[in-house]
Amino acid sequence: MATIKARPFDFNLEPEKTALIVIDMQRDFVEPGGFGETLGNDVTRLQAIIPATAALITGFRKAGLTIVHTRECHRPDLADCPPAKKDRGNPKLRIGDPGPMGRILVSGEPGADIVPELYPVEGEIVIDKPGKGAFYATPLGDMLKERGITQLVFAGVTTEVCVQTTMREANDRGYECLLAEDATESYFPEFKKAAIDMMTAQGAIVGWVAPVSSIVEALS
Ligand code: C5J
Repeated sequence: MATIKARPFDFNLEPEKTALIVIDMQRDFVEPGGFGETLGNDVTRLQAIIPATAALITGFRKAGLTIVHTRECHRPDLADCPPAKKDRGNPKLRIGDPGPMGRILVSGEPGADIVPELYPVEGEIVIDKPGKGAFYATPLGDMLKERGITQLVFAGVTTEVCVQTTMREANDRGYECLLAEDATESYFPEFKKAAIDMMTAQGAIVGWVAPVSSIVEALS
């Protein structure tokens, strides 16, 4: 057991029962020309967390622990993309439309894949998820149970959408959740802060937050 200085109070990490979940570090969200940018977002904010996220992944790899990467994407026939999601808002490009990196958020297309700097290596789990939460309509819950995982460290994008949704799903399933503060980001800095404040309030009602350096130190 290792104690991590976290907010709102120390997190007692049990590395052998811990997995890292890296949420949606996909080219469509992070790189210029992808879906995120077509929605009018500044993707440089998200690109800035790549080095810290890489350091976190390296720490988990060195410790030999479970690493899960998620990708928000849909089947090519979009059977798993409800019209309520596809037709929402007024973006220049919709899910399934051809874009600069292939069809937007469609599995197998270059834009839906993970950025090269954080690319999974053999043995790491990759979960394709049609929703914001990584437990919805995926085998993630069963895979974590099989491995005896009880604690989850989170990184990825965006803090207030897919990261927060998955942390809330995990919290309701009984996992202790720790968010790596400098390895998560939002297109909107105020939303990142608000999401972290909400999740750590009321005695870590959803989970804890700590910097990558403290998490990696606890793994070594
Ligand atoms: C969004 C995500 N923001 N990965 N997806 O649509 O947070």
